[in-house]
Amino acid sequence: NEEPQGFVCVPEIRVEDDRTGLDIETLKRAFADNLFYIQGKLGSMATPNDYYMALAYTVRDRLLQRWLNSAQTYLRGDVKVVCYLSAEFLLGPHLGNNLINLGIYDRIEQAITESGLDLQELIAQEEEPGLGNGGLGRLAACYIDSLASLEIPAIGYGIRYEFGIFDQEIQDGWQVEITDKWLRYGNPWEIARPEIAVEVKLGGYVDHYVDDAGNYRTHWIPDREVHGVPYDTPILGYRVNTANTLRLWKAEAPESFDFQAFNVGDYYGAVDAKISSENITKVLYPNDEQVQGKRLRLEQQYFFVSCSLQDMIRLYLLENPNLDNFHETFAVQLNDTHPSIGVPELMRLLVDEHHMAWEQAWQITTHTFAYTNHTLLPEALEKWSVQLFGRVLPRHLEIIYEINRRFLDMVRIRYPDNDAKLASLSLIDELGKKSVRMAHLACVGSYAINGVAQLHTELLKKDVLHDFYALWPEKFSNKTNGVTPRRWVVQNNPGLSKLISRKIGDRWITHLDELRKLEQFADDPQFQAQWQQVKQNCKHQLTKQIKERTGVVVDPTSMFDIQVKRIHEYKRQHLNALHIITLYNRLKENPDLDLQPRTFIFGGKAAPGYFMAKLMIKLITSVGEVVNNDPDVRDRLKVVFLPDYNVTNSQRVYPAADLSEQISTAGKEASGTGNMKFSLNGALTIGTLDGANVEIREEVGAENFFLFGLTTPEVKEQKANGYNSWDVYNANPGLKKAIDMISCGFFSHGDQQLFKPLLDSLLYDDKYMLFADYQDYIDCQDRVGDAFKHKDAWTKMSILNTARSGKFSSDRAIREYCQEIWQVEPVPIELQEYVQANA
Ligand code: GL4
Repeated sequence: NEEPQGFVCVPEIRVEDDRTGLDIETLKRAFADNLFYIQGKLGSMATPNDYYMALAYTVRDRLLQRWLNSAQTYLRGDVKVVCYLSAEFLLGPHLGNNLINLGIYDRIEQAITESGLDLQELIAQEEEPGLGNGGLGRLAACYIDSLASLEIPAIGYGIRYEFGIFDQEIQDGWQVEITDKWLRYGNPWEIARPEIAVEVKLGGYVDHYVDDAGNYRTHWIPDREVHGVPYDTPILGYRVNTANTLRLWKAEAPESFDFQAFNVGDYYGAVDAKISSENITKVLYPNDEQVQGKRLRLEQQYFFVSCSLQDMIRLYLLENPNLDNFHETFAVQLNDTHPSIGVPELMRLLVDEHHMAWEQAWQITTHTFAYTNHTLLPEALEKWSVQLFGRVLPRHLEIIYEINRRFLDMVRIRYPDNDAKLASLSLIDELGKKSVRMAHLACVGSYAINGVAQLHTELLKKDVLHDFYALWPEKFSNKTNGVTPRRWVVQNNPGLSKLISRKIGDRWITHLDELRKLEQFADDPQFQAQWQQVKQNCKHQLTKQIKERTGVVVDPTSMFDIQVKRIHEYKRQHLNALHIITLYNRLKENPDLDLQPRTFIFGGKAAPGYFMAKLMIKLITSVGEVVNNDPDVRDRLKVVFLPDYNVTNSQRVYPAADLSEQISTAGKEASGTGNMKFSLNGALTIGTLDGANVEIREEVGAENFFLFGLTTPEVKEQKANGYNSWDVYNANPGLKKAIDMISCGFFSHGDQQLFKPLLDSLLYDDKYMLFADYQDYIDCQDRVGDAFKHKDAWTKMSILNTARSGKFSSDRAIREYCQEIWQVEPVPIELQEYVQANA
């Protein structure tokens, strides 16, 4: 029998069946119990959110034994733990995912149905924790899923933003930002741990003195102290006992502050200090690939990194007499440079607070950290002005200077009399306003450096980090990104998952390479028909959602051509828009044209301060308004902008795609991960040779991928040869017509000024080579249109895309990190007196 009986948690405390039992009656009772005792509601007064909360607690209870056992196991001295430091975790809703990973989805569905409710409706109540901007934050979420599923001891460390990424509304075709009050109704998945809060200092000055024993000592006298309170969320692996911890820090005012002010009678002063402390974790900076250089952002970074390192040291000292072998217990991954302040912070903790010699501390530090770079865009490379840095972190600036002094001494030996080399490698940029280069700090302080796709890693070695590569080639490696098949296939595309499992069993869910077994059915007409049916169902569901959320009625038999991602000039959503205008013009010129009906679907947020990106949204919605309302083309072209693209809203998108738009300028997209989600769900890609597109094409086969555009070297070459977008414009009638229509106000009710900034940037600069790739893109799209007419051939390509996308599992990526960077092994968690749930 699969029902766990009451079991012993701590020797004296028995946890009753209602919190662990998995039979339908127990689940129903637990659900009703939570509604009454936790939400304080009777069925007659309960809101859908009350029901959701009651269910969430019912599920959380069933995670706790695994979670506590995992945490306890990791305290063992012989276990090495991965600490993933990330300023962003774009988790998406927990409930559905936990049901799947626990293996109790069907049972809960039955229990909820028998309670007279609808599980889907309850699941839809969850406010997703949108604690990230886009790919970088979502990658962190996929990686902690894989770490747990692979039974790797790991802690995710980050920030508990009170307001995550803003909600997007579209008003009059423009993006409007709404504050994300995700904590409004409480968060049932987290547990606060105020008893292990830590103190973080900020500002002030540094005292150097010699102590009684004659040692040089440093004393940092801050002008502010902030309390860091951890909030823990369990991250359960798929059908394993491992439940790792995501520990997110919230900033609070330390009590001492209130006290002081209270004593001098300055009540309002005390409240001010409280507000200013709590500001640190108030809001996520909503920029992707663009740094702002704001003081508060530096404070956020330092705050969560200091909290996390102090927490690791605390844990370590529970089992060890000193910190000499710290690096053998913790592998700390820096998710981009955002946490790279960890390098001087660990030095400070070891040297200043634990009185370790510099050399030994440096040895430990540089054997602890590893650094992942996620972008080549210059505007995304973090630099902090020395002045600001010194004001916020005076001691860290001193430490960075000392790290730099020693580092440059080494460089001088390697490159004698080479001032240019010194200047280009230095942690300090001396040009203009002096600044600290965080990527250089991360490189010097880490034993491993990686890029996130083959092409990206090569470009790092060749360009952005070339001098570091020359110095330490052995530190560099590639770790191509991956996505978790649990959320991105099993959870979001149950129809496809069941079809696949019926054919090849369900081992693919944890061994995604097994999807290859589908190749043998790619030509099988019966399987093709089933495959088409699944896709069609998904398209129907998305059609319904589009109607509900935008009012636009689309044809589910048309080709779903989808581009969802942050809005950015380098991602070239406007190139997609030019294609739509081109098709529109063709149809206007020739109403009888045999054109494959298409629905163009866009989704994505623009950084609130990124004017050009917001204008791109307005362009897309404006083109949509004209196209969707023109009776001449209405049934063959539709344009939809799905508002508020986030993890929840993406759920119906990937499964419904026929065509995935991955059209960034070659050399700009580090990897992309949406490209992987689409391909896994059987969409074909139209894409450039950029980021992981290169590897997707390699895997699925060139014949199953629509390639266009300049290569990275060709982009460089054209620019060197004086590329002028005017020439392309003048020589290409289709392009010229499309641009002229935008320019003359065709899509803006005659307003010729509206899109002028966007057009000027294309005509006078075209930094991202839109015009250079235009014709090739259009021609490629024509091939796509033709291919879509041949249903069976298209379906075969679709099947092969899924079958050959196994490489893009985050399990594969995490295995590589474990073996090649972290040197960690799985540690299976044993649960005593616990019968496993295996639905
Ligand atoms: C990004 C890259 O732009 C994206 O290509 C990559 O897939 C992702 C995860 O590695 O990281 N870098 C930044 S910054 N934001 C991203 O999404």
